[in-house]
Amino acid sequence: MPALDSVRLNPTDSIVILTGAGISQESGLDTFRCAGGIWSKVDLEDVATPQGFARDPDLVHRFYNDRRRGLLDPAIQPNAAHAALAALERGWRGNLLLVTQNIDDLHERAGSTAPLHMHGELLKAVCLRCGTVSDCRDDLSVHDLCLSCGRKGGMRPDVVWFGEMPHHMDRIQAALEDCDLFLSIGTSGHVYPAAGFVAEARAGGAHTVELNLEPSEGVSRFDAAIHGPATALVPAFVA
Ligand code: BJW
Repeated sequence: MPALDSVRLNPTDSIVILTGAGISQESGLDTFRCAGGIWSKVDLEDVATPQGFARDPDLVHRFYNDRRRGLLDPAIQPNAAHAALAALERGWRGNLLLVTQNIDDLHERAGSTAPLHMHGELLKAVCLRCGTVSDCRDDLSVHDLCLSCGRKGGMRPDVVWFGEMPHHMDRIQAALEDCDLFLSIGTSGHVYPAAGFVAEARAGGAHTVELNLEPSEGVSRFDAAIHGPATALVPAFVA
């Protein structure tokens, strides 16, 4: 299998890594668009849009409360793919930016120091009234008071829904323009702007590689693609 050392990188080159739900699948978390995935069980318009939240906040809170409890289940742990990326970061002399679409905290638990959560974090809440972001490990409800402004009814999970602006876009776009390698792991390539990162990285001259269970929607845009489970591919690729 082609590996990182087959990509002609200098030791101080810059790497951008994008991860999606596929990297956490073998840790026991559902993906969105695989058979039996999250979007086959709930309508994304109901639970992952600001309009859905305005219509039925209780439903949206139940959806994210269930997923938060799932993430905090002791059985859910980072896997060999998360660990391999953390080890790569520790050993890499150049810039390495890890961008994840995932709202879980498995990269952090594996030892990655500062992943950018472009779609937010399940273990954080944000107050719609004052914008304060706070840690959140318990269920949220429409009755919660914001600990900062004291107002009620504005607490929501700090995640990015369809129609909302993903986080950290300026930093991500600057890193994409400058990177030498763009590595996409475990994402179907259906959701923008993340699905467009490969084209931006290529336009800046980066070598681009997809590691995914199956060819993604955007596979033809990559210089190379390797298909299989993340826990096998990622440690082998970055070793
Ligand atoms: C494995 C595996 C294993 C399985 N090993 N692999 C341009 C064109 C068209 C539309 C748009 C566009 N620009 C914007 C839009 C609108 C919209 C959009 O993209 N719509 C499309 C669906 C058409 N985008 C937005 O609204 C975004 N905001 C936005 O664009 O703002 C304006 C803007 C413009 C320009 C620049 C900047 C901003 C916001 C998107 C928010 C997405 N939110 C969600 C839910 C929130 C968090 C949560 O509840 O968890 O984020 S949707 C959901 O999809 C979640 C994910 O992060 C995201 C991506 O999913 P992902 O990670 O790819 O998972 P899957 O399930 O799709 O794929 C998993 C893959 O893994 C599969 O391929 C498997 O094969 C593989 N796999 N097991 C390796 N073991």
